Amino acid sequence: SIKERTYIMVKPDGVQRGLVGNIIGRFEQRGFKLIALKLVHATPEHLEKHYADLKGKPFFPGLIKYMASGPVVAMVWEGLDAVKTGRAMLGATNPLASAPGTIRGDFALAVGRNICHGSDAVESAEKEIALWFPEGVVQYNHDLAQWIFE
Ligand code: DAT
Ligand code: MG
Repeated sequence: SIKERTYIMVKPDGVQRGLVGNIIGRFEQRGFKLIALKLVHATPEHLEKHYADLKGKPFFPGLIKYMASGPVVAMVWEGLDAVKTGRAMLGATNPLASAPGTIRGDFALAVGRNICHGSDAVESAEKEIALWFPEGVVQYNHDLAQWIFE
């Protein structure tokens, strides 16, 4: 659906390394519509909800500590097949397996510092959007011509 939404988040290492603009630019250039955006320093409790499916994994405590170590950029992008396309733009979970040209394949080496999050399914996207944006997203028309011609 062209109205599909995905939750994309620049992780604390991506913010610290100055990659926010590059990552936003990729989604803009691809043709997706930005419908929510904020910089947030999340609590461990909030991050445990976000990563609830991974509770019990050996890397879980380290993951929560890393994700709470600084602010993240939380975003919702809308467009055709946004979830699957967003995952393709991110690359594989382990950056060593991510193709060059993907976000992780261009900027990361370590699975525990992989720069960016993207929802893995439409249902998880909806859950994540509700968790990070309880206030809701922004509604507006996305049409270029009226911003170029008066
Ligand atoms: P993804 O972020 O690609 O959806 P995931 O949901 O399986 O991957 O895991 C969430 C994050 O947890 C992932 O981006 C990095 C971290 N992680 C996953 N597997 C890991 C591992 N084996 N060692 C360390 N961190 C790991
Ligand atoms: Mg995941």
